[in-house]
Order: sequence, then structure tokens, then C-alpha cells
Amino acid sequence: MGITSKILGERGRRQAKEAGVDASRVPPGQYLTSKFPVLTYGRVPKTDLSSWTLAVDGEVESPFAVTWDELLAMEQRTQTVDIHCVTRWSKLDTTWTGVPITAFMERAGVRPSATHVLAHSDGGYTTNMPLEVLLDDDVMLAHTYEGQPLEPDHGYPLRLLVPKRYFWKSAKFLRRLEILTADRQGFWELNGYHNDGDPFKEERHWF
Ligand SMILES: Nc1nc2c(c(=O)[nH]1)N[C@H]1C(S)=C(S)[C@@H](COP(=O)(O)O)O[C@H]1N2
Ligand SMILES: [Mo]
Repeated sequence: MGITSKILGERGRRQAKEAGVDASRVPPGQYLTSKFPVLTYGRVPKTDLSSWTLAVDGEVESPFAVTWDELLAMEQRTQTVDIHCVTRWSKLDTTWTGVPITAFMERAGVRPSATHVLAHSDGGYTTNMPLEVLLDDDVMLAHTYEGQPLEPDHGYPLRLLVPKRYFWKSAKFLRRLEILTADRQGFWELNGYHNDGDPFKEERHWF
């Protein structure tokens, strides 16, 4: 852990203590914010729900795509999690509603040879992770934030939510999950961000 992280890490944990929450929830080098900063590379897509689909393909038995109505007819869950951006802000107790990823992936039938996923967004953004990270029980396809549909800037109509990784892995405007037999890096991973991105291990950059 570098000196910057030591100072900022103390800041976030101090903020947590002042707020009366468990300081160990704040990863090293992070500070807490009650704002919701926006980080989008490129433009925010305009989405027509009547033609929108979410596809899963690649190393699965049954590739499929769901329409918006089909997605809303699947199992729904609301959960409250902490999110951590690599630019050092963390936000505690954010509440999201959507489809648990396990419920969605069950229908596809992941082949035993599958190891990784590349998430594809409208506009070309991508991000990768091992299947075991994708299939964690707190990962969801989120369409609602704090009881409201996602704002366009925050990923409308649907984003991946991967609470245990830095927030760049939570692909906004999600359109496709490509299941792979080997790792393939996504947009930020190819541009210097760490492949794994665990905030508690401070896996920010490759260098
Ligand atoms: N499609 C898409 N998803 C994305 C991004 C992006 O540029 N495009 N940025 C990522 C990054 S770097 C972060 S920190 C979060 C930011 O989400 P927010 O704008 O809702 O805070 O979205 C992630 N998902
Ligand atoms: Mo980010």
C-alpha cells in the first residue's frame, strides 16, 4: 500500500467511524461520498425498450436473448451493497433491484469448459471477469437504483452490478454476456487497469 493510500485510506475509515459504520467496509485508499459521480467513456446511448434485448452466448448450451418484458418477468431481488470506484470514491449502502445473475445464467447452461465472461455494453464498452466472480450471489442485472429506474448516466436501462470488484466491472448499458473458454481483457483492462480489480487488495492498475 502506497503513502497516498495510507492517508486516503485513513480518511475513508475515519469518515466511516464518524458515521457510526464499520470502518472495515472501506477499502484502503478510498474515501466516502454521498454523491453519485458519473464515469462514462463515450456517449450515453439512447435506448428504446421495445427493441432492447440482453443476450448470453459463447460457451453455453443454450444461447438466448431476453426482451425487456421477459427480463422483468424473471426472478427479482433488491439488495443493499457498497460500491467502490477506482478513482477512490466509495458509496455505502446503495440499494439496487434486478435479476440475480445466477437466475439468468441458469437458463443458458454454462458449459464445463467455460472459464470467463466478457460483458458488452451498448456503445462498445467491455469488461472481463472469471465466471466465479460473475456467478457470485451478490452479482445482479440491475435496472433500478433506490427504487427508481436507472438514470441514463448510470446505465439505463440495465447494468451489471459486481459489488466485490471496482466499479468499472459493473458495465452500464449492458447488452451481452459473452461466455469464454479463456480470459479476454475488456476496455479498461486493456488500458492499464488491473485485470482482477479487487478493491480490498487495491488491485487498481497493472503498473
Ligand atoms: N458501458 C459503460 N459501463 C461503465 C463505464 C463506461 O464508461 N461505459 N464506466 C465504468 C466505470 S470506470 C465506473 S467507475 C462505473 C461508473 O458508474 P456510474 O457512472 O454509475 O457511477 O461504471 C462503469 N461501467
Ligand atoms: Mo471507474
